[in-house]
Amino acid sequence: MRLIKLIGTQAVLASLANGLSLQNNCNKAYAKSVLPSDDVYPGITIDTSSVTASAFYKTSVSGDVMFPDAVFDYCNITFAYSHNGRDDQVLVTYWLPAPSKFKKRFLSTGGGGLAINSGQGSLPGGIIYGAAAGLTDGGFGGFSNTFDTNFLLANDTINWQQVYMFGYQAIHEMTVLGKALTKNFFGMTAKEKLYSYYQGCSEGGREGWSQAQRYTEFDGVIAGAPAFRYAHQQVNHLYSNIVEQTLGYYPPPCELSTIANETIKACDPLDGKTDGVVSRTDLCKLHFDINTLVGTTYNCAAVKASTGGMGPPSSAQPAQKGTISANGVKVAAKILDGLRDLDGRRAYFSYQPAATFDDAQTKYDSTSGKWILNPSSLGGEWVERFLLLQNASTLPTLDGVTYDTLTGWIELGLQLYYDNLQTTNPDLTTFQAAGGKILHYHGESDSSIPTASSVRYRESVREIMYPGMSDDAANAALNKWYQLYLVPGAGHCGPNTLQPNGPFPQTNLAVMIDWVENGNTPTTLNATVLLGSNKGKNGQICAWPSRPLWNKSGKMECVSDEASIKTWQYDLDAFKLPIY
Ligand SMILES: *[C@@H]1O[C@H](CO)[C@@H](O)[C@H](O)[C@H]1NC(C)=O
Ligand SMILES: *[C@@H]1O[C@H](CO)[C@@H](O)[C@H](O)[C@H]1NC(C)=O
Ligand SMILES: *[C@@H]1O[C@H](CO)[C@@H](O)[C@H](O)[C@H]1NC(C)=O
Ligand SMILES: *[C@@H]1O[C@H](CO)[C@@H](O)[C@H](O)[C@H]1NC(C)=O
Ligand SMILES: *[C@@H]1O[C@H](CO)[C@@H](O)[C@H](O)[C@H]1NC(C)=O
Ligand SMILES: *[C@@H]1O[C@H](CO)[C@@H](O)[C@H](O)[C@H]1NC(C)=O
Ligand SMILES: [Ca+2]
Repeated sequence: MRLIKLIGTQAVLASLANGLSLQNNCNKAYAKSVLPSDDVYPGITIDTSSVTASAFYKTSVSGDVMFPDAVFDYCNITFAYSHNGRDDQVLVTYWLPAPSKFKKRFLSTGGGGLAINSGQGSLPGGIIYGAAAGLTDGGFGGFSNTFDTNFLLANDTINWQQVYMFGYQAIHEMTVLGKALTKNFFGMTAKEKLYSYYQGCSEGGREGWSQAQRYTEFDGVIAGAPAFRYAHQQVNHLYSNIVEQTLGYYPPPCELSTIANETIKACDPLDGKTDGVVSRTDLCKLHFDINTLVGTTYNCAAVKASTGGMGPPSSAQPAQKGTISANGVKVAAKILDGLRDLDGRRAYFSYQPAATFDDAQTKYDSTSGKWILNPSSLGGEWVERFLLLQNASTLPTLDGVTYDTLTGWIELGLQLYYDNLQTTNPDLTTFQAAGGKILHYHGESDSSIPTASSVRYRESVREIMYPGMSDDAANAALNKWYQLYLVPGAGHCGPNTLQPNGPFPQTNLAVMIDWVENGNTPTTLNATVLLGSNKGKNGQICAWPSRPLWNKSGKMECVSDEASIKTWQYDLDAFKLPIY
């Protein structure tokens, strides 16, 4: 007991630092002795009896698109805390690298969909770079519980505490506690610098932005395909369904899949390199007419029903054979045009051409032998549970839903969740002043979160942070600390089997560390081909607003192209408030 007390003081800890090892220090007694002290986060009480610690050796990870393969040792420390005055419990997990591998770094991680963590799958992404890494359960009753099952106290009664926890509070708390735990564990002095990073994609990307917009805990934030502008983003999942319903045509999946494949084929060369990758979806918008696809044949073999397993369950599909119809193209074109209300005012925008039509998937009704509406589950749950406040994960019907209904649902989402889930505050003054850096990336063929969503936010930040400056001067100023990269061919938070030759930025944390710790500001983003016959090949990605173009000698150049940039800009005139 005496020893544990002594260890609690910084001076003693520092002198012991060199003697630390997982064998000697990855245990409950030591973990308890290095818990964050009470003043680290006022309003929180750690349950010291909840602490667990166990060491793992020679753990190997491979095949992850967010970090390279590696083998490593780590200490798994978990504990619970509560908010004073609230009878709650929040669980946090931290992985700490072997002391000999520790590089004075901490990494926070986030979730995906309605989950606030990605299981333990994201934590190696920190360990392999000598960082302790953390995740939280958000107070949702266990690491695998999600936000939706915690959202209602009863029908029509929101559990606001959980909304704020999911919105930004839980990741913040996990970060502050994790940084203190890490410093104590490795015997760092109060004055020593612990570099702190965040990495996440999709909901995890939104969570990264939720932190950069409010706090200065991170030296570097890596935010992929953020699910921000939440009120728009979630309703947008239902837009494709309403296009089908409004136009009265439910395309067989094979027809839409062929439209996507043919779009890839037609637009691939526009970037100057015929490699199966549409690196310039903007040129595709400007120069490709989807109507030319009418009459192209499609042919798909029958598919058996699957009950889930690796992916979501899917119903059986008969063989599909035919030619792309005028109606099929009309549906695809209207989806790509994006949501406008019934007066023609724009409420949102869509995925880029060459993305697959995931939200538009129809379902085969074997009784009628027809393809029918198959409402997006993400969109349906958003409306039923989060807007209509009913304890159910699907919307019973889309009957009577119009483009105006969708626009109204976006308005309702803005009213309810502007200050917690929307996550588009473009004023990053505090983060920037503290020296923070941001790498923001988004697959150019993302089929779940429109790529233009990231462009819009980045441009909002530029305008708010650098008003009255010329575009060139503002871009140069912004790119010193916040860079956006559109990843050619990539899908949602990963490479894309339909465009396998596109490189994916797997080493983002290494790039960020080099930027923060060595002052090496990236000019292009390092990436690696992760699929297909070129697997392992390096590629570089151009920083927005420059765009890739391959010249006659087959070299990629990052060019500026006004007409293309304009295709990424939208006037959301369905709303009177500015939409950042
Ligand atoms: C870390 O510890 C927690 C609590 O004991 C446990 O739930 C979790 O599975 C552990 N992680 C690993 C990788 O063993
Ligand atoms: C919501 O429904 C689920 C079952 O579908 C049930 O377990 C849960 O207790 C319900 N929650 C509320 C707040 O009614
Ligand atoms: C689209 O292309 C992919 C990969 O090239 C292929 O697997 C798929 O069958 C194609 N879809 C259709 C409908 O032909
Ligand atoms: C809450 O709403 C769901 C969905 O509308 C319904 O199935 C359930 O019966 C309701 N629960 C109560 C207690 O009324
Ligand atoms: C860049 O990516 C290549 C693989 O494509 C990798 O070998 C290299 O280490 C990466 N650079 C950085 C800074 O991580
Ligand atoms: C192609 O680009 C490379 C790299 O910028 C440059 O060195 C070369 O001169 C260019 N070739 C042509 C034909 O423009
Ligand atoms: Ca190409």
